[in-house]
Amino acid sequence: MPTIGVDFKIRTIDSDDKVCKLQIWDTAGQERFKTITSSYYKGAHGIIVTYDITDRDSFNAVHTWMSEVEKYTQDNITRILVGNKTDLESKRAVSFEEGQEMANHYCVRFLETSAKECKNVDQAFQLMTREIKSNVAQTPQRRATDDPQRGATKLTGKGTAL
Ligand SMILES: Nc1nc2c(ncn2[C@@H]2O[C@H](COP(=O)(O)OP(=O)(O)OP(=O)(O)O)[C@@H](O)[C@H]2O)c(=O)[nH]1
Ligand SMILES: [Mg+2]
Repeated sequence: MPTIGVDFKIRTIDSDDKVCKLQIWDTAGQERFKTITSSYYKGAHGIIVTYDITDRDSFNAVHTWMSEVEKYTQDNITRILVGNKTDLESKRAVSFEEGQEMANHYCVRFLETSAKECKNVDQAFQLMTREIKSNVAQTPQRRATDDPQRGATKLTGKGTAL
């Protein structure tokens, strides 16, 4: 079901023996929600940009999403790139290598997931958490406690059910 505006979830995960509480804002990919969703990027500590590996248009749209993120967030916000729907291997339209190249282009970490089969989904959030922690450690002025009202992690892009 398409996301209407923004969904919100809280999840606690263990990361390097520390308990981390994630506030996850799942933003809608549809153009008509853009004004609402972009306002949620500000204040985020991390953003997961997701495309659908069976849909090349969604992969091409990664450039647009990365520009959106750059437009609305601070310079060194943590981002990761995720290619979703690996359970549909026979319909794959974007290779793992292309995904990795795209991630390299934006200097972000990359992984592929299947939300349907729960593959690598935990790993995606673990990776995001580790990246945020190391980024926050390097940038003390952007502590996780700076903005308790706003999310630690957000999702955007098409084809995700993370
Ligand atoms: N096979 C398969 N289908 C998936 C997977 N993840 C999501 N889907 C399906 O893909 C369609 C789109 O998923 P959504 O979660 O609505 O995608 P979205 O990017 O959040 O879409 P918006 O909320 O409109 O931005 C739905 O029919 C989901 O059931 C997956 O890993 N594998
Ligand atoms: Mg959605």
